[in-house]
Amino acid sequence: MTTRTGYVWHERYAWHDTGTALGIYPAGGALQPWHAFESSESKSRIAGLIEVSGMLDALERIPARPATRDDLLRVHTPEHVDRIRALSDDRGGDGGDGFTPFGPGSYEIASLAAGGTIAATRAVVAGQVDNAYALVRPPGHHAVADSGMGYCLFNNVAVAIEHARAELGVGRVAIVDYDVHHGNGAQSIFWEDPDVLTISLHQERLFPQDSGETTETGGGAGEGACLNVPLPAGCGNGAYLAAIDRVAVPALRAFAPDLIMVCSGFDPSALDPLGCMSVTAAGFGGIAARLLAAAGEICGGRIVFSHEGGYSPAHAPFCALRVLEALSGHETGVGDPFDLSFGDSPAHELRPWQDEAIAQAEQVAQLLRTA
Ligand code: 9RB
Ligand code: ZN
Repeated sequence: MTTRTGYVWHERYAWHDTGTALGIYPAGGALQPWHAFESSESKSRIAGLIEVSGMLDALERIPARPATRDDLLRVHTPEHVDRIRALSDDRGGDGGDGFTPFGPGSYEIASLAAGGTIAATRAVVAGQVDNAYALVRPPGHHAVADSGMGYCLFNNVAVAIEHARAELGVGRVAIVDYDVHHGNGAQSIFWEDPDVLTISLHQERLFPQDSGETTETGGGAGEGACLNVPLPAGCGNGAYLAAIDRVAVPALRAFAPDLIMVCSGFDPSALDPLGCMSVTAAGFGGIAARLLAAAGEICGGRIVFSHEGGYSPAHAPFCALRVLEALSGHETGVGDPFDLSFGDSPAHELRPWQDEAIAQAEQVAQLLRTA
């Protein structure tokens, strides 16, 4: 039996305008105008390679529909939703933290990003497809209930989870976030919720700088349903796969969710300008294969990937292609051209200080299970 993998992409995602900037900072003075790191470039090139490699022919295209205001309001405050809408209807503005610029029309595009993740989730839960990848933009994993943050306007994955719980009869959900930045948004939104486990693997103290420690384990009724795996800079495939095998998968098994959502960011790439990790396409493919196997074992294979960061237009397409190969079982034969430089790097060996960081998260995960 062949695997049916759903795929969401809409050209409008590329029209989300983060404007002129020097990566993160407004241009001006000595800062020559360029573009925000979170531009359409990486994601459009991912969509391009998916088509050119022939992968698209092996996927089931799922149409994106905008999330409704009610969908957004299950997660976000009306003040936040209405503020983004009003700015978007005018000339654009900022998501709320001063580092999340957007242009006119981004309310509709961000609604389509959350809605694309909902559509992928609906297709998986209905059994229309076996698993799915929503290549959406803007990203979502930093957005909290009352504000956008770090290039994110609405928390796409949180909105899809609340939709699934309210309308699709889904009970328990786990999130695995392998973006190089901390998944602070879902951690905050589901902090007191015992039915949503949030797991984030990230470069320690990168962004946000004051969250993502192993000591953050949830609060109130949600105590124990939050797990952080802060990793030291410099981790390659070995450390990432060890963190998945030793921390994320055992935590998923113990939690036994009905559905797994993945915040899929390619900024742990060896070529990313915003992270200092060294993961290659083979590493991302290995992560996806392990999460897929875990879903098969735990929740009937129900797993939905929603795209987050990843800012190497050169490398991200090959990383994403390998994830889709793992999900669909269809091999394009394209490979990772950057393997020539990074494939055999000693950075892929698990180093003692990386092992120590993983062991610490492993210990926290064990404590949470026995509590
Ligand atoms: C600066 C701040 C940022 C904002 C977003 C990212 C990446 C997000 C991503 C990185 C750095 C703050 C420059 C706050 O890819 N998530 O997945 N910088 N934000 N203060 N300052 C001075
Ligand atoms: Zn990121």
